This record gives sequence, C-alpha cells and structure tokens, in this order.
Amino acid sequence: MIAAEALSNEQLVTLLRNMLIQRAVDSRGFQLNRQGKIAIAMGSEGHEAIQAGAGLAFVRGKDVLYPYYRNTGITLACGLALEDLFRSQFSRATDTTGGRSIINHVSDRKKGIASISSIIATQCTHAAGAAYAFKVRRERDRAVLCTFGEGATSEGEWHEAMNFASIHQVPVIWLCENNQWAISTHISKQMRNPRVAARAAGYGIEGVTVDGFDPVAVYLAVRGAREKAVSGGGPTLIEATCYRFLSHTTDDDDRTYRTRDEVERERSNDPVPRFERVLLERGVLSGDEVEALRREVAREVNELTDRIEREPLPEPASLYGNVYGGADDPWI
Ligand SMILES: Cc1ncc(C[n+]2csc(CCOP(=O)(O)OP(=O)(O)O)c2C)c(N)n1
Repeated sequence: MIAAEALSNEQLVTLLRNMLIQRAVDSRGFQLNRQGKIAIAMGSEGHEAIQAGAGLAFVRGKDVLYPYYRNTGITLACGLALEDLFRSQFSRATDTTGGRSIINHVSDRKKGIASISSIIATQCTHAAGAAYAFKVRRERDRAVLCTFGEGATSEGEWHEAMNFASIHQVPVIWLCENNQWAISTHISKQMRNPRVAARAAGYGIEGVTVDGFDPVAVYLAVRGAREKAVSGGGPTLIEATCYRFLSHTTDDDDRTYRTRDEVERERSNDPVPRFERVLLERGVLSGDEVEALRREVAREVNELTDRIEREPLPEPASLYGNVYGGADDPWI
C-alpha cells in the first residue's frame, strides 16, 4: 500500500516524472547501443522507485551524492542535467570528463554529484570520508547519500566504510538497491542472511528494509535517515528491495543465468505502472495528464538524443590530457 497521502501532489508528480525519465533514458540507451551509436548501456529498469524516492529526499546545494553505475534516475533526480547524461552516453567532448569515462559514469561537482567508479564499493569509503569532513568542519546541515547494489556489500571496502562511518557517527545515508542479482551471481551466493539491512547490527547502527518498488516508502526512509544524520544521529543503512528487469548491461545476456518466468513474475510488480495507478486512483492526475507527461518525456529524450549526437567527439590529440603533468596537469 503506497502512502501517497504523506506527500503533496506536486511531489507525487515529480516522483512519477523522474521514474518515467529514467525508464525512457534506459530504453533509449539500449536502442542506441544496438544501433552501434554508443559503446554500452546499463539498464536500471526496476530501480526507478528507489531512485526517484531517494532523489526527492536529497537536499540540493547541501547534500552530496556518491552514486554507482546503475544510477541514471537518482543522478537526474538530484539535479544532473539530462543533456549531460546523454553527453556521457555518446562520449562527446562536451561531457564533464571530455568523453573519457565509461558511459553513465557522470559527475557534477557543483551539484554535489561525485564521480562514479566502476570498481564496486569504492564510492562507499569516499562517502564515509566526505561525511567525516562535514562533521569535522561542523557543517551540520549537510548529509551524504551513498548508493550501491547488494553485491557491493560483499566487498571489504564496503565493510570498512560502514565501520568507519559508524565509529565516527558521521552523517551518511547508506542506500542499498537490492535487486537480487550481481550480474549472474544470485544473492543466495553472496550472503546467508538475505536481509542486507541486518548487517547494520554488526556496526551498531540502524538498518531498515523498504519496498523499493514504492517511491514514497523510499522517500520517507531516506528523508528520515537524513534528518537523523544532520541532527548528529549517525548513519543508517537502508535496504530497498527491487529487481533488475533487463540484463546487467548490453554486454550481458541474462537468459544464461535466470529464467524468463522469474523475470516476468517480477515484472508484474513493475513500479512505474504501479505508481501511475496510484496517482490515477487518488485523482492526482487524469489518464490524459499521465499520457501527456509520457509524451513530454519522450519528446525531451528524442530531442536531446538528436542534439547531443551532433556534438563533437573528443579530439584525438586530447588523449593524454589530464593524464600526465604539464599544461594538462589537473593538479597545478
Ligand atoms: C571490485 C570489483 N569487482 C568486480 C567487478 C565486476 N562487477 C561489475 S558490476 C558487478 C556486480 C555488482 O552487483 P551489485 O553490487 O549487486 O549491483 P547491481 O549491478 O546488481 O546493481 C561486478 C561483480 C567490479 N567492477 N569491481
């Protein structure tokens, strides 16, 4: 049961819009890859409710996000410009990394969106450090939001980050997007206790599990954890349960390790149509308005796809820039 009454109509529509954008960008990524236009795409279908909900709780201008690669929706919901996401997908010179980073590894320093690393769980130690800095600098109204999959919780770096943040009671919100699969490794091969939130007890912090197909539940959990963090209450581990509907990336074929029955069963709980129904039933939007929103999102994604595709690729001569010292040395 989605507790839509806890939010204003405007917030509910923002959630739906962000979920629709994430879905549209994802499927466009898969199309562009099959057309040979982008190197790889990472699907996040099934993660929309988590990312829209958490993004709504992020306080722009104050908080910092340490995301991971399956975070199209949350980076956009936290303020990343959609055109910058496409610049990353198309590896254009105009991308914040000059087209260097693997696609969807976006960042925007001004907006508090830290750079994504493909190395699993490295963002967690960075997030613990950033939250420690907020504490040391007495920047009391700032919090760090850090996301990762359940597979990341098998990494030593994840445990080190959890331990450090807990000991120092720093303002960080750990958000696990538990989609049950780490590429082809099922959660049953990662942990004996299938509840990631239970791991919080080992660090003496609060752990909660929420329905990650419900954007309102995720928003309320993240907002609560944020309030606790900025009032000195330390970290919270939120586990949001979901499912990855697509293959891990366009380089993966999930038919080799999971049945179509399983995927279809999970699809029957698809968070996007489910949340649309909630807004229709509550009279927040009419059927026509939902349709208009879908069309508006599709138009925006189509226009940006065309526009960014026309932007220039990086100059070959820039290959060594930001790699070696000299004129391009970023540390000078
Ligand atoms: C340290 C490290 N080990 C292994 C990999 C290869 N790898 C890339 S994604 C991935 C699965 C991670 O699964 P999870 O954390 O559950 O996130 P999900 O992709 O399911 O969202 C693995 C093992 C890596 N990138 N980094």
